Amino acid sequence: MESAFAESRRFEIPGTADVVEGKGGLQKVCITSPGAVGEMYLHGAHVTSWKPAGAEEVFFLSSQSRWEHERAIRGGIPICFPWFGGKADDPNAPAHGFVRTKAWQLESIAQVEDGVIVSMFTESDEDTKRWWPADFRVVYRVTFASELRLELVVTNTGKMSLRFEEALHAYHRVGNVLKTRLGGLCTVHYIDKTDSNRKKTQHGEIAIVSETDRVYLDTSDAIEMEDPALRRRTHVAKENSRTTVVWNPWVQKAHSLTDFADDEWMQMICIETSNVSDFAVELAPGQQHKMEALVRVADF
Ligand code: TA6
Repeated sequence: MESAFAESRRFEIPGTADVVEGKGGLQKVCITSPGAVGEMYLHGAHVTSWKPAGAEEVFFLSSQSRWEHERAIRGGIPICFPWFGGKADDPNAPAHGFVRTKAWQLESIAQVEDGVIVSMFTESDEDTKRWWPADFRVVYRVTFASELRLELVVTNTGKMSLRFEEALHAYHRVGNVLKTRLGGLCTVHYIDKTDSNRKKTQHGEIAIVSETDRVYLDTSDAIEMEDPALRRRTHVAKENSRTTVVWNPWVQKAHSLTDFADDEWMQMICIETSNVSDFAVELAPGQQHKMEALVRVADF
């Protein structure tokens, strides 16, 4: 533990990016910059907070989240890789892959204009090969500034080609999900995971009126979210991402989750920049793929 901390502290920029002990004794990087404040855990390379200057917290974090090595943090931005949801050929494999419960390592921390870039990485090892034979390196760069930039870079470091799914499973904090509307997916086809994976088409804006678990397919468009309760507009743009997942557990699923409070479904909605399902990524040996999301918020 001590050496891992010492190792991470080498990257600190005192007062701007401090490596400290967070919840459950897990290491986190605390960001304080002119453009934003934020937090990112090495456990899962998990962003748990981003507040652009002058704005309120953008991400939802459950009051019931677990802070343990084996468990994913409930809220913020978990990273799903190298599969999304259940693993098709192995029901015992962890949901959403294994990197969200892995101890990542710091690669660099740099100060830029009004913010800070934190870069973490993880690689294939004996543990990952229990579930997935591939050789890979994943680098995740997060720019905490007046905008939040997320860059997930996957490199195939092996000799065989690999195929993977990925998602930045962002939990956006909202004032009242019943009044929140999502635009940018009109006419897009989606898989409805609450209705036997039936394929449907989005008509107009998305309103949350029941459990919602949808994979929007073949879309590179930005999402515009309007939250009248917080008087906030959130814009999520993306690159090299062909799917967008939208999720709200609603009442029953919320109740079934042990690390989520019963009424918290009202305060969050997940907008997930991703490449899943038929849009999984194929990478030849030595090749690299970068998926990017850019989040902006504005009051209205
Ligand atoms: O992204 C939506 C989803 O795949 C839902 O099906 C739901 O299970 C959610 O992720 C949360 O998954 P988790 O494994 O974190 O409980």
